[in-house]
Amino acid sequence: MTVTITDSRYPLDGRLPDMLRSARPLRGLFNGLPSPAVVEMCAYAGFDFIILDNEHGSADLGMTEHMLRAARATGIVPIVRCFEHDLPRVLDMGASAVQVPMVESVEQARRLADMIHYPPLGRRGSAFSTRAAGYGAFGGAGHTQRSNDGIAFIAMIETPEAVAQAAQIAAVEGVDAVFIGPNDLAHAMGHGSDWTAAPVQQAIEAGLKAISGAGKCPGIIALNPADEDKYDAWGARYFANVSTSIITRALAQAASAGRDATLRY
Ligand code: 3PY
Ligand code: MG
Repeated sequence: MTVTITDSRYPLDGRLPDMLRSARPLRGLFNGLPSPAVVEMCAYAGFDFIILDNEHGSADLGMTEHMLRAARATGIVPIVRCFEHDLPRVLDMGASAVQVPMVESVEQARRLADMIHYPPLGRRGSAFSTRAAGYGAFGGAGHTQRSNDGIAFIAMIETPEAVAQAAQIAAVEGVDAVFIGPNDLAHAMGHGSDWTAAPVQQAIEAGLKAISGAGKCPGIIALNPADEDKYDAWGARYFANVSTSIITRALAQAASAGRDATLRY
């Protein structure tokens, strides 16, 4: 049985590394809701990617696998934000990328990149019984190669110490994108959740420019078009909104303002 990375029967969507290398801005969202339906809705809405948030969301691993199926069926690229210990399992379930919080050093970035890539590039453990390999149907050397080519690693930097090393972390082989977490960065810099504070914005600007200068894709939260324009001017190309904030805002508007004439049921 032969498949290519673009064959829709192959569970792994391997488009992301090329998307991250392209100049095209990518728009997606963090989603902490444990729901394949929300994944489908985000795909139909037109987002490029969804970050299944297993740092702050409540999905267990079984639900995560169902959400990965929903993403594959609807064509949205699924990234899983997870801690290091979950990384081997979410990759075997078929995640297109992992986005790891709080990467603090070049050494940590190298260790994570090694966990994501099979030998000879890294040290990822191999099994073809997994969903990613079609439960053996698409296993073998082809799967190893397609995984090494098609799975992305997005490192999150969320402290001033990490942002100061943005260029070095971005330059690590196997790092495809570096995402600045503005909320944690603002907290770590003593500004609570106010990431509009001038020193935090200066750190974000320097960090995004350093990542771009290292030839990797810079990412950041952008909650509105003005954010996106500002961060775009500083080099960002991977923009994440937050599904729960969008839904909560829409519900609040509906509750206070009544009906929307354009809404379809
Ligand atoms: C942060 O802003 O700290 C993030 O992790 C983005 O969700
Ligand atoms: Mg964070």
